[in-house]
Amino acid sequence: MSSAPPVTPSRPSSNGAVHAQRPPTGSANGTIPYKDSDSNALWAVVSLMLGILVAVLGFFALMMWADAHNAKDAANRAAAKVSKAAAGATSDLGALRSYAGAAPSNADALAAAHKPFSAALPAAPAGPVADVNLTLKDVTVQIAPGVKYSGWAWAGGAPGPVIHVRQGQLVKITLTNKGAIPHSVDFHAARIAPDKAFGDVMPGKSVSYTFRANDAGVFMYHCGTKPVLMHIANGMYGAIVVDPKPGVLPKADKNYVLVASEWYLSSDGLKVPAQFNMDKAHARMPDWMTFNGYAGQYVKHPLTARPGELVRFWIVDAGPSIDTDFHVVGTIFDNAYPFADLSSPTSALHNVQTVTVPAGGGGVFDVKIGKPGLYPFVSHAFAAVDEGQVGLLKVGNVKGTMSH
Ligand SMILES: [Cu+2]
Repeated sequence: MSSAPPVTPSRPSSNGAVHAQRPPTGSANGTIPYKDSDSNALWAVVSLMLGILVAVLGFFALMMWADAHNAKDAANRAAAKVSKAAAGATSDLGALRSYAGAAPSNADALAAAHKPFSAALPAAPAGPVADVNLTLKDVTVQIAPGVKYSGWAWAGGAPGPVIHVRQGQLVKITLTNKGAIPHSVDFHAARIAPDKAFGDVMPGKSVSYTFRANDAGVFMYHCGTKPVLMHIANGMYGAIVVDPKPGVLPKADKNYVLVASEWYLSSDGLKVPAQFNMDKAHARMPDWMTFNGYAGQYVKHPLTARPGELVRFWIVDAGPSIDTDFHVVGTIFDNAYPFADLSSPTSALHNVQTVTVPAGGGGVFDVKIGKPGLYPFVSHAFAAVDEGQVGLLKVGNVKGTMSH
């Protein structure tokens, strides 16, 4: 209905103050009255100068307000970003989503049905030569109840077989690659030129090399093909025990080998096997951490000992990146051989509670427990326990279970 012309929004004039300073005798239209007296001319000049000053001050005030406003906006944006990141830390850390603890409804039954990886140390072969045959294979492994992972591992899954030799034996390794891509095997127990021994083996091929096991301890072996982080994380690791000469270690009644490792998943692995997630591996954000490849398997299927027996744990931390702080709840290590240094009986520490086993390293720990009960063994870096790096040593004929 209105035929009025469009209204132009009125803007406050930044130099409006000029007019307020207009001299009382000035012309109505505010122009400088050049025909007036000298005093009027002076007033006009002063008034103009003051007007300009006020305008300039007004302009700077406006700019400062705008600056302050922009700074406030920037601060608000930064704060929003931080709070968004903090919120993400409990859920998806940007693109890194955690699948820790994923479980089907029948997880308990699956854990009970799972056949645990044998932790018992096998016998060392007799004679001067230990023949070791290893087969690499692409295989789907179970890493927790109902959680499948598409691994690059060994014929028997992950970890690889526990190898047991005696100090001074010649170890003859034969590696067969039944996987789809090149792999290799690096033995930490060997003093050998890696470019000669640890080279890539093409799919379908085998290689052999020998080394003399001159150093006693428990050592990691693993695929050393690039990217090593991925090959290890996919399951290509294991432990070799090299018995020291008699007289270094007290006789053990039970010997258990545990290989600690972590798993970085691309999905929860409940319906289809999960794959490796490099971003989570770089962030050292595992979904699962295990002893011998399966979360909590020795909670459902405890390792056993009789009261008063000397139980020896041979620990390798395969990583790929996180150390294991080995501890047995309810007791103290009678003997601990940090870094698996078994060069002499004096290598031992006594009566210590927790010892770090570094990624890529080993440790040997003796406990002698008199009182029957369930004694959890853990990495005492407790996120590892929540992610599966926990088991039980059942001493005596006790019932029930215990979680930790
Ligand atoms: Cu490999």
